[in-house]
Amino acid sequence: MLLNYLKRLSFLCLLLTFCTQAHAAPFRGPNIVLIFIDDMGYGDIGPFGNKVNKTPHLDRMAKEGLKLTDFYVSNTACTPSRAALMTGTYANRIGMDGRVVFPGEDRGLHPDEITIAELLKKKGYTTGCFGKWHLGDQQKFLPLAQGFDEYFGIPYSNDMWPGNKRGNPLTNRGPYTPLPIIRQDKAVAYVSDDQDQALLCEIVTDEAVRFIKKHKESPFFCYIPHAYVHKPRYARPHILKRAEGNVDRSNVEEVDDSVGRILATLRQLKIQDQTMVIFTSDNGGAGGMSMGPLRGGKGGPKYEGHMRVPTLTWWPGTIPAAKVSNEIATTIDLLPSLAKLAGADIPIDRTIDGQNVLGVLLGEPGVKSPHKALYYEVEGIRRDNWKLVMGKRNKPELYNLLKDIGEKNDLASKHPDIVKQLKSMLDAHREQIVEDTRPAAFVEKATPIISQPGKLPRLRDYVDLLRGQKK
Ligand SMILES: [Ca+2]
Repeated sequence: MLLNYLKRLSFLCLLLTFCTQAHAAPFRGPNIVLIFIDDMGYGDIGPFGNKVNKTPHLDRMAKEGLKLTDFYVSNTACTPSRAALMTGTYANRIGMDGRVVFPGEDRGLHPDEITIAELLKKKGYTTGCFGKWHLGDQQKFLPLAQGFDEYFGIPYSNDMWPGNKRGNPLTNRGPYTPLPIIRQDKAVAYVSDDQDQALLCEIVTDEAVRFIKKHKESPFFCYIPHAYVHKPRYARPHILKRAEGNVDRSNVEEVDDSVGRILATLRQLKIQDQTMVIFTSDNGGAGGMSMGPLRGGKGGPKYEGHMRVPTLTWWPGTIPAAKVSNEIATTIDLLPSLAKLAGADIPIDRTIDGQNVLGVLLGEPGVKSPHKALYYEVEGIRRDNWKLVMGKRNKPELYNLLKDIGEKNDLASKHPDIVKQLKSMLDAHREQIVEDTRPAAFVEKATPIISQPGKLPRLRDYVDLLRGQKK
């Protein structure tokens, strides 16, 4: 439990004070690793019932940690989901809802927004982001401008590249510019073809592992928003072979491999009892993924499969092993919860929608979710086990999730009173957001990060170069 961790910590501080005769050591929050998968469905991994995909590392993570069965994203689609996660705020309150940000777009997450990284940095954390950012690709929107000390990855989705023949909607479907690999805020390589795409999960993991090793002595926040399992899907040949040639399965297994390496690194460094790891996804599964028993997936009405995501937390010695929690929590809760964990202040000069669910994330016995109601963007609401969702032709549908997790049996006509109550709560929620919004930011002249590969190496050549340097 957290209390045990704090007790051990205060003992160490006492020992340090005694040994050095110095002042009491400052509070040292635990390390935080946040693994955020792209487009992975509720039923894609072993702990959530998948029998086809081999996910031994996630299976072990669940055995040693906590499974959250009722954990939701606050908004769907890559950009809004990330905006909500980073700020603890509904994406439509901060101008980041609707469609995703495209390469060379003038829009991005407002630099005045306070991200998890900025909050943690104030408490002495070293912060790193490894993977797909997707909150704007202009310099003032990239991770270094939003509280991250280190960044490595792709600035937007892996389908926004010349291989996608549909073209960039921003340039009248003109061809996409080459997909850059960014280190800090500069392009260092580009994703030239399928073989490079197949390295995206591994190389991001390499960088996250390097970051963890480098900063093992100080508290760190390591945010790993993987580009996988977003389409187009690729995998390294040995993983594809192991997955019997099934590219969807191999993509999930690449992710599992990455989780295994991250957790193994923490164990090797013997910092597993000072590190909280959270694993979740940015929205419901896209085509080829599994939602398990849930209805819907990425896109479409806000059924459970669209917004409920497979989530695990792990912190040996603090989070109990093999525990399951059915309490409601959502990605906007991570900012207030992690702020609490690190002893950081939650901003009070603006509306932050998330709530502190730290007790839920840590699997504390008997702890209840603070959420009176959960909103599925502005198109659905859940109160206890009753869920109202706006279905076809904007007609409200009502489900009892306790008895009908697959949302097959619409009870709206049987319970008009509940429909009325929930609908009026949902309408009030929608109106409240309209009354209290903050804008996204825009730049005057937006340009793509690179328009030609120029002298940049292909990703696989860059990887070879890095590995050669290591030897
Ligand atoms: Ca996504």
